Amino acid sequence: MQIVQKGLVMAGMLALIAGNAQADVYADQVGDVHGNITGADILDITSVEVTNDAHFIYFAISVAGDLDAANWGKYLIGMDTGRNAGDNSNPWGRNINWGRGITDFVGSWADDAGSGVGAGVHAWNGSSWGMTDATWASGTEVFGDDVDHAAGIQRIAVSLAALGLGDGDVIEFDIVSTGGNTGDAGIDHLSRLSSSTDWWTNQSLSGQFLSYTIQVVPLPSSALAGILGLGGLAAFKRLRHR
Ligand SMILES: [Ca+2]
Ligand SMILES: [Ca+2]
Repeated sequence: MQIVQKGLVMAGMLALIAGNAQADVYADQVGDVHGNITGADILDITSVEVTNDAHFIYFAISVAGDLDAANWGKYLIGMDTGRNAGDNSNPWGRNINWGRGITDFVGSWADDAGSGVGAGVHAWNGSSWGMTDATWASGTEVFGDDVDHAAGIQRIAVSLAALGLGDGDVIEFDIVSTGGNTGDAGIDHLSRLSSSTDWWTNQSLSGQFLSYTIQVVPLPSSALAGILGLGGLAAFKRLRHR
């Protein structure tokens, strides 16, 4: 038992050394895609987990279907970082009313029947949308991971620098599933527990945006020395409650 506990403590210490924030999980309703839209389990968002480290913010979007079993499905992140007034539009031309302005947008896809994932990150500069990076471009500011596609999880990471974010900054966001065509609505919105649209081409409407606070865990040199010296649980607890 002592060995197990010590192992858990060490795992916690390693997480702190890595500077990972604790993940926030946002639940969505299962089965809230409108009944008119059939065969779209891969668009039914069930939950989203968000975390960050010193360089990236990570989104794990869980859906009710097997992403390896489908050759379509798009997953969008609309964000308001507050860096300008934003705009109630999106660079993919999807038929979405955010109900507010967004400053940053990620469009991602999981539509290659089990062998990949891709995404692009776009920023609103006050008058137009511009693409900052994509997985098919330099791929340094945004990337994806299909390792959990069979479990219905689309994983996307975006650099904090691309979003102009740092420790303590708050983003407000919505996450939306949609189809492959310009003019498609948001078929499921994380911000809504009921259906967001009754048909593919009928505009969807966001609910209240979710909120996430960037936490970059600093590691003072004295604390690092304590951990490396196996200073024990007391040092770990002090760190946890900083
Ligand atoms: Ca849902
Ligand atoms: Ca929903």
